Amino acid sequence: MITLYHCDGARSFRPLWMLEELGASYELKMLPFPPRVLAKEYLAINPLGTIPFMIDGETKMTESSGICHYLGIKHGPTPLMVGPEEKDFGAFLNWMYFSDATLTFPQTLVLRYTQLEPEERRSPQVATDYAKWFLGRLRAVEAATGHVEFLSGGRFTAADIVIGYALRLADTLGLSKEFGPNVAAYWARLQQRDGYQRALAAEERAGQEQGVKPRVRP
Ligand SMILES: N[C@@H](CCC(=O)N[C@@H](CS)C(=O)NCC(=O)O)C(=O)O
Repeated sequence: MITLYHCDGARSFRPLWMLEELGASYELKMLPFPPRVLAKEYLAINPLGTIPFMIDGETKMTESSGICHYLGIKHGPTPLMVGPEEKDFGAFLNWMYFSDATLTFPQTLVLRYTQLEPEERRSPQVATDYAKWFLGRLRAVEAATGHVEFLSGGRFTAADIVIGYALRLADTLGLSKEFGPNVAAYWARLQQRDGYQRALAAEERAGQEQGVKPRVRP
């Protein structure tokens, strides 16, 4: 049985969505955000204090997009992965890494300096600069989704899950009004997927059952 530690709306949504698309069985453990402060006992499980944290037998992982990659291979074969024999293999891997390192990194600075820091440490300048940074990097997704429905392999894959989460986070940060037309249409398509809706429902249900309130969204 796979165990996934998750906070409402956080990056651990990537593996949660992946698990739903795979139809794998898993246990979802909800934590208040940030667990480092509000669930100190979690540090004994994951000394980083970050989420996601996934346990699968002896395997323990902390990187949201890396966990999706692992799940696709370990619990595949699945059309959610693009293999080395396919022409989009490199493009697929590029999106997998791009999702967190390039897209979500600037988003976390927006989140931190608009919501997470105490009032006196918030910084509109940092937030504006890194919102621009994020939107600049998002041009790659705008260009890629002009003529195709999904990012790689001619079908919905794990690359769409990991990039799709960055779009969800952008939405909660109030940045989706700046999406170009292709990204806006792509994001609308992703949200219609049953797997996405099931992941949202699983997140809400687990929060209610475990008494962990959803985060206030702006
Ligand atoms: N690169 C990691 C980052 C993990 C991470 O920093 N997660 C954030 C939430 S989205 C977190 O746990 N923050 C709480 C903290 O830093 O204490 C990933 O892709 O999963």
